[in-house]
Amino acid sequence: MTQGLRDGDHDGPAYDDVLREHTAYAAALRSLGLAVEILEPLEEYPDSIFVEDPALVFGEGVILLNPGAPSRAGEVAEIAPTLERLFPQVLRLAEGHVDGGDVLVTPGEVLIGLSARTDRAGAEALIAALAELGRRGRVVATPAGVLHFKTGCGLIDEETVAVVAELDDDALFGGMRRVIVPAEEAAGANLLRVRDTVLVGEEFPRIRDLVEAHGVTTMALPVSAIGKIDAGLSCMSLRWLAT
Ligand code: CIR
Repeated sequence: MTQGLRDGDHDGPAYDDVLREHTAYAAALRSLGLAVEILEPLEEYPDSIFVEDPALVFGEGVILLNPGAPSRAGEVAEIAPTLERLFPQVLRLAEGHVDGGDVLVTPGEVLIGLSARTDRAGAEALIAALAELGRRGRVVATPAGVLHFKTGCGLIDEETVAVVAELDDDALFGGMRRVIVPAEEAAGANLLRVRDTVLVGEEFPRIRDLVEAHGVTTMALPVSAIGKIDAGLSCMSLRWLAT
């Protein structure tokens, strides 16, 4: 973890701080009724705690992705056996690169943000794989200056998405309602809806107030250590509804 990729030349997080955040995260998911399986650490892949990036999962099947950072490419082969054990249907990206952090699943479609990690070939290959699972994908743009599409947005209920100002665009979200995250808390836009609760970084009180004002319960979690390596709450898990 301490060697995780980051934009800028600042220090990585302390291992114990990340461990505390990861433990609190797993406890929060369990407290909301989820069954949680924690994978073994992979010492040669410092970013592998961010299991959201090498795979996309749905109750009906998995699509193994291909992270765009060369140091993360090997994570797919590491996580594949676990997903093959859990799911009868495991598809693979035919070409290109996609990080799961660039993929937002909304009730009606799957948005795929082009970014420094996700290229057009990968996005098109993902759309083809999604079609095999009966889902529709659409290519969108990740705003400049953020790592992933979901660095800047997250669902707060079935009809509403929290977005940074750069993503405040009706067409982009297919007419979904939008709650705009204040600029000074843009780093907290990667929130995570789990059932009817939205997990928000504890250093983002204005986002919590906005989500609560929308009538949605929030839970605050520590994220400052993972934030040092450009991660937020969606990145540390793969989540699905058992079918
Ligand atoms: C990386 O640069 O790949 C990691 N340090 C952070 C990945 C965060 N993952 C995500 O947003 N899904």
